[in-house]
Amino acid sequence: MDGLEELKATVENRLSSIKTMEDLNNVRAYLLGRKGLFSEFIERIRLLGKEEKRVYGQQINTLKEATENRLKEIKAGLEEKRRQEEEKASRIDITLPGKIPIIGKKHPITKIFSEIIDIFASLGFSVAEGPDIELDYYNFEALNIPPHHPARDMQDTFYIKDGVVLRTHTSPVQVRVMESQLPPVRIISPGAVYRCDNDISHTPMFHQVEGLMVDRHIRFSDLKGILTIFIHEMFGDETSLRFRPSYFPFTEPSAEVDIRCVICRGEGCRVCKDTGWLEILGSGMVNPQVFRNVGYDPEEITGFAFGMGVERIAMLKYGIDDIRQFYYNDLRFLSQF
Ligand code: 2NM
Repeated sequence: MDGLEELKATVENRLSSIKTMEDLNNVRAYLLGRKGLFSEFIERIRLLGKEEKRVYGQQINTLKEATENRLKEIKAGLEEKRRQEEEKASRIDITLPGKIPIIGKKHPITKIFSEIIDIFASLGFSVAEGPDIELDYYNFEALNIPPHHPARDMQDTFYIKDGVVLRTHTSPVQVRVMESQLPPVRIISPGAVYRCDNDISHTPMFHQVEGLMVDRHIRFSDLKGILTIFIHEMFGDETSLRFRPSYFPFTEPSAEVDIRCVICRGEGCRVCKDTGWLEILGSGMVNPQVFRNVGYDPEEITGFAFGMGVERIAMLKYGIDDIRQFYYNDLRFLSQF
């Protein structure tokens, strides 16, 4: 029978060409399929004589079995190769550097708030809070701000409705505390306040910390002592300060507190408008009328109060010249503090 050697060569050639599972299936179909090469040869054997049939039949069957075994081996090899590639692709390289997480930062105003609160906490003050939407009575009337006082002007106050405003300072918190408890009172009231103003030095919402200390025998020297300690803690022990007479409807006498300019150290500059001094807070002895309004006897009780703008303190501490920077929410600005 012709062609057996040729068949052997073809099988060898096809088997060695297999690179993928797809090749393998194609070669298997080509050689061993129902209409494949082996079927074709076996068909032809039927036409041979008995003896030849036996000899060739045996040889073809041996070759066919060997081919099947080779295909099994090749298949196992391809499967192992694929398994190794998959394992390699899914392996984790524990020597790669980790990803550094982006960690949030406190807003500069929050940081200054905490610093101020910590200083007063160390002096025995506790924190009091109240509503942002406030009655006209607590925001103005009880604080001895009469109906036609300039501070009530429509330009300054956000009116919610008749008799209801957005608080323009946190003093109403202190009125509420005095109304609800007897002296001694030693509180600070940090929080947001609102004024109808918007330019390089004003935002319609900003923050204040006000303080109040009330008892028998509280004197102006107590005010000076507490505020001096505060300023030395906040701006450094070497910071000079001065008390300058002023006027507020809710305190009498009143004083504004200046510190030596932190920018020019008193030489005179743009920030201190060539005065060498920076206004830091307002203060005074609580007006007897305010005590009467909350039911305290001004013959028995005295006290001092003060208030400061948190943004202003942050601007001076960090050298920021535009208050609006605090509220653009630009992370390039906020992440510097
Ligand atoms: C300031 C300046 C001076 C103040 C007064 C009171 C209260 F409620 F006791 F009358 N609270 N805060 C006060 C006094 C606030 O801010 C510039």
